[in-house]
Amino acid sequence: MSGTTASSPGGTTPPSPPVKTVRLTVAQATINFLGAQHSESDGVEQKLFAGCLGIFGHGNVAGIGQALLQAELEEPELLPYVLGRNEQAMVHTAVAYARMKERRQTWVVSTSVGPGATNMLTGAALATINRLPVLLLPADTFADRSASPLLQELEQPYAGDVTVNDAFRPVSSYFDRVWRPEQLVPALMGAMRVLTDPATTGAVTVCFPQDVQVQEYDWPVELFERRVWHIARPLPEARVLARAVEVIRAAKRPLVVAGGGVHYSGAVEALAAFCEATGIPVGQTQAGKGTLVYDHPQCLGAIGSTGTTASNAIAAEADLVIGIGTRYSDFTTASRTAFADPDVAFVNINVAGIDAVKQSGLSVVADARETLTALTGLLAGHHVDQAYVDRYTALDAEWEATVAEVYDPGEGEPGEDSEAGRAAYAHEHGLLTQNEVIGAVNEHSDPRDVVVCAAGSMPGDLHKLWRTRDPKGYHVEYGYSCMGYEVAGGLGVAMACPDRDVFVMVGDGSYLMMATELATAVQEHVKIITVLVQNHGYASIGALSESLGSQRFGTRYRYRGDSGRLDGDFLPLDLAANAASFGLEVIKVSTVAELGDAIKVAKAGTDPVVIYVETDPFADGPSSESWWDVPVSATSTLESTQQARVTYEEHKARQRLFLTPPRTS
Ligand SMILES: Cc1ncc(C[n+]2csc(CCOP(=O)(O)OP(=O)(O)O)c2C)c(N)n1
Ligand SMILES: [Mg+2]
Repeated sequence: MSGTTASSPGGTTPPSPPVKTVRLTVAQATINFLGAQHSESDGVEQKLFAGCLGIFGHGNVAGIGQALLQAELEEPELLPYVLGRNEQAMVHTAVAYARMKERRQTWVVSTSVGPGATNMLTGAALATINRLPVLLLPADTFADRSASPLLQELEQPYAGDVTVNDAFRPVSSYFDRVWRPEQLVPALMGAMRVLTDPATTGAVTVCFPQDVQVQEYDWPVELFERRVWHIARPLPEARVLARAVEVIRAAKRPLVVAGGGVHYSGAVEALAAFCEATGIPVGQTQAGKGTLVYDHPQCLGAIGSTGTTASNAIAAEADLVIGIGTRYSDFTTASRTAFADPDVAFVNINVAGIDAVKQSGLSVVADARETLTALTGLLAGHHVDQAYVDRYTALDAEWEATVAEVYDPGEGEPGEDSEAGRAAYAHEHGLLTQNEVIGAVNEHSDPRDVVVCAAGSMPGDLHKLWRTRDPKGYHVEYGYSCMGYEVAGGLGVAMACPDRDVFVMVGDGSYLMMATELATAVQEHVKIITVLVQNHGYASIGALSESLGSQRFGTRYRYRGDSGRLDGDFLPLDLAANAASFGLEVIKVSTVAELGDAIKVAKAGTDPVVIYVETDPFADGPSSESWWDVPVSATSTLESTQQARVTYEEHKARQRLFLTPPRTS
């Protein structure tokens, strides 16, 4: 096949030049292609893939695995291979890395067939929901079906061509399967297109049947040339911008809701300039935290169910919400109760149409940085009233005083209904409050260090309380809030930013679910500082359960007792010993001073460290004065549930549909 030419039957057209080809397996061609891909944004080019995370099984060891080995021996920089411990965790690592790199660089993840592949499903959903790029290459059962049924093959009676990998379709931004070598080129091109498209990026899944991976083919050499994928910055339409300007000028109490899209667009400075020029304050989503640093005059901090009282009070009064790069998740909108003005309208700046149209907003489908810069220019001279500035500044100062108090509650009497009383009670029992832990980590970390978290009570408390001093200093995965992201994600953050210390805040429940990548951190000499917060169970869900009348049922890590219920002694889990078994230094602390000292030790070293601290599960963070819609049983024999249902219905009545479009003349 090498060197074939084509000519027309009539013989009048001169023959095309011969196509230069190279004979490689499908797997070798894939690895060579991926190593040559680059992204480009604002003229800066970088490799699209930092490397390939993988776990080999019979589905990929001889195909993709052989190709990776060959690449490592012949061209080590092409696509460096990193062995992970759990397929889901590897996707988290890749996704966290991509987030720190503002979606311009990510990892490939290679797995075996069957369980190795489907272990990635949760990670795929997380990537797609968070709009973060990752390339998943699950192996698949034979295309030629010669040896079926294979080990780990799903034999469905209703279809011969369905495999477990079809489960990736609903959770992927792009899905393809390379049944035969010729399909590789369009599959790879489609994958790159979606990975580098800011509006549709997410998990991109390309399945490789075991037999196809090792088949040979003559590939045009151009396939392996350096290829650069431009990351688009769609510009706002002039007419739409003009309408947005009109709506913003008419607003008396406008509020920006800043989401992750502000970071991905590199719009942090443009946002600050817009807010400083107009005086419009900003509430931040989990992904949008850090878009303004915590002490910026227009920064009201977290918004929504886990927001600050300042953001939420301003949100309740706002007549205009300018959503920038936000998905408006239920945590951001307090399940559609945060924005209470009857005439509230929305302007949504988002590169993704699916987000820009939400809440009946004026839809500006465009890049955040370009749009903000244009708006700042068009709004020159416009500023909100001083009375409004005074109001949000005072609310913000009140919240900052709350943070200062819970960071350092001072001396109190155990049992006293105050932060000092709660802290004193915890100390009496050899525990800290989680608020104190957050305060100590914040105060002993450098401004550029990164805090990482995902699930439990910690993300909400961090959202409210963490003083973010650098745009990239806050990394909480809250699109999927996936227990198990913490350590694996922290690894990805540290790999992406070796010049920053990374603090992984992880609860005992999330640690137990997936601490596996501590082994990978040790293997790769990647320093992460894990703060393991032991409170013997699911404090977050326990508190939620109690507030919903379900009495913390089934949320504590206790023995089944004589009553037949989970109310015996605490389980004797020694998570500090467990962490030490990974070959890590573990420092146990029980006072704020010890915690501070441990952080200093960890920061001074170069190896991963785990700091183990026990906390009081009943000492909650300060209230957001907000709500989250979690339905309560309509009928129950339990009085606690009946009472919770009454409260639920009161909140539910405040839920809004937001169907009114912004009024412009
Ligand atoms: C994979 C996964 N399973 C279940 C949940 C639901 N969930 C959210 S928080 C939580 C408990 C987390 O426990 P822990 O890490 O100890 O944190 P704590 O609540 O004690 O702060 C659970 C079960 C989830 N978010 N992710
Ligand atoms: Mg816990």
